[in-house]
Amino acid sequence: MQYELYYWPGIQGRGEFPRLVLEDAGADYADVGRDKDGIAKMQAVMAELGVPFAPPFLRAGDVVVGQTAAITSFLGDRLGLAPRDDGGRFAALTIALTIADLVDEAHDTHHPITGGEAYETQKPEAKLRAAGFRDRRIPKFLGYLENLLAKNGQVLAGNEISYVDLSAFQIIEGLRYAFPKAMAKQKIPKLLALRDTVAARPRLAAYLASKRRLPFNEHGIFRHYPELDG
Ligand SMILES: N[C@@H](CCC(=O)N[C@@H](CS)C(=O)NCC(=O)O)C(=O)O
Repeated sequence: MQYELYYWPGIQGRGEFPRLVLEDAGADYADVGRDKDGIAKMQAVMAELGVPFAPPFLRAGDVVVGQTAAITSFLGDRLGLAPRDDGGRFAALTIALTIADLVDEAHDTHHPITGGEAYETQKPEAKLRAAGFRDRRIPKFLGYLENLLAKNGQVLAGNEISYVDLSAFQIIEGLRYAFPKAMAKQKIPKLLALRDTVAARPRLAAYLASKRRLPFNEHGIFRHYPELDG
């Protein structure tokens, strides 16, 4: 089956989480938003289906899935990148939704008042929001993942690499880009080892070295504004 991933072109954003699952599994997929006239195609499909509230969303035949964590969970189940028993599946989903919360908070460091106005219109508030994120929330979220690894072994859920491990890789990459100084202070050896394991997976390593992997930039979720990094 060919999967259709719909997301904004030009940024990794939330679309990167399902993209990593598709790439790691070697799935056949179309990255529709990056086609010529991709945004128009995406908006037409959204209007036609009515289901997804916002990109990213995925079409798999008759199935339409929105919300990043739901998409990665669905793909993980389909593509052999999720635990198979209910305990493991829901442990993975719990972690995926927690990572989605972290992604929202990372976004809100540069858009603390509204996503509808540019960062430049909300810089004082962004500075305050980023301080709390750096000092309290990054350590809390990453400490949670580090503790899970201490309890579960080398992967976050189940016994093998799953979609949540790929998502953990992505948040480490994003946070390192956005907050290099704050990230240098984190004591998360197990999580960094997991990051390296994920990055070395052959299909992902090939993807990460390819042009399909866009660089981080100041339009996406993880943005590097030095003034927000303390
Ligand atoms: N909770 C949703 C959030 C989706 C979302 O905020 N998507 C952004 C791009 S990363 C968007 O296009 N938002 C448009 C809007 O909210 O109107 C998810 O995790 O997928």
